[in-house]
Amino acid sequence: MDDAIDTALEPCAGAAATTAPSDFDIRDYLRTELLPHFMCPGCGHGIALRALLWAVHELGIAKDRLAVVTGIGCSGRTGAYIDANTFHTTHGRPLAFATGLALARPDLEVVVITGDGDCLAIGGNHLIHACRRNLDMTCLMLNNEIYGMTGGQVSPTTGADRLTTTTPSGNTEPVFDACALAAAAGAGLVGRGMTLQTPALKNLIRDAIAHRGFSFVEVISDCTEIFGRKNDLGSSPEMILRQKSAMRPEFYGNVVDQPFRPNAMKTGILARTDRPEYGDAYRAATAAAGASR
Ligand SMILES: Cc1ncc(C[n+]2csc(CCOP(=O)(O)OP(=O)(O)O)c2C)c(N)n1
Ligand code: SF4
Repeated sequence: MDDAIDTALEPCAGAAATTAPSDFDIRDYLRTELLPHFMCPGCGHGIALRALLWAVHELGIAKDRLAVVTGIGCSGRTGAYIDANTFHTTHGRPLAFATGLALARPDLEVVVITGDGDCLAIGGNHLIHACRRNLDMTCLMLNNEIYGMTGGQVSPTTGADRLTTTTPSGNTEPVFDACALAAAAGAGLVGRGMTLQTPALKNLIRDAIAHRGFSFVEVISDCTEIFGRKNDLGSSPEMILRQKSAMRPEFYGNVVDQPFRPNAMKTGILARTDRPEYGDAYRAATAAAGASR
């Protein structure tokens, strides 16, 4: 098992150039007075949080220029620990809140952290329109295949036959491919990363934040406590290693030739477009309206 973990943690293609040790210390970016945190041992959301803050560090974004907007759920709760401007909004609405914030304060780096239930179920409509507008912000969707915080109900990303509290005989609904949806709706940059390979995930998030336009990053995370336990997926490391068999860790790919199949999911940047960023058009229109008064 230890050998398997060592092998899995080798950086994947695209990560090698920037995985050298840096002076990143996550404690510099956390509200350490709130520790210990609420997350269960082994929860993938903590690794996703680390990757985000590492990317912020490498980009040199000052904490008072970072605005993190979260929805409700264990994913949304991660924002509370970030020592920056943080906003815990209502379930499914972080993208709507972040849209107003990014329009009003283009000087901020706006990052949304949302869960698969928050983003694709109750908030699905907001996701589609955020992609369509292509406003400059970054959305991280932490996909743990379940509603973690509320006790493990089925989500739009729960795999076939998986056991959840609301699918005690196995899930029968088809699964949403969030990256294909975001690309089709016009997101400027679409990518997928795994918590298994944190340096590669950090690089992807760094590219997403640096991209001017709406960036959507699906982070393959793990609810070790509820999903893992219900589906008999073993210990936390075993659950996280499972990501390796479900993913093809190539870097640049094309979402169009990627039908959603759990055993053939690509990681890295899956789509990128040069569509106009919406904030510029919005500010030009409001300036013109002001001038004509
Ligand atoms: C309008 C509304 N409906 C339902 C809830 C209850 N609720 C809180 S968190 C949550 C699920 C979150 O699941 P997900 O977004 O997948 O995040 P996770 O906890 O798995 O990270 C739900 C249904 C709520 N807070 N508000
Ligand atoms: S319930 Fe699941 S998603 Fe929530 S903190 Fe625990 S392991 Fe993480």
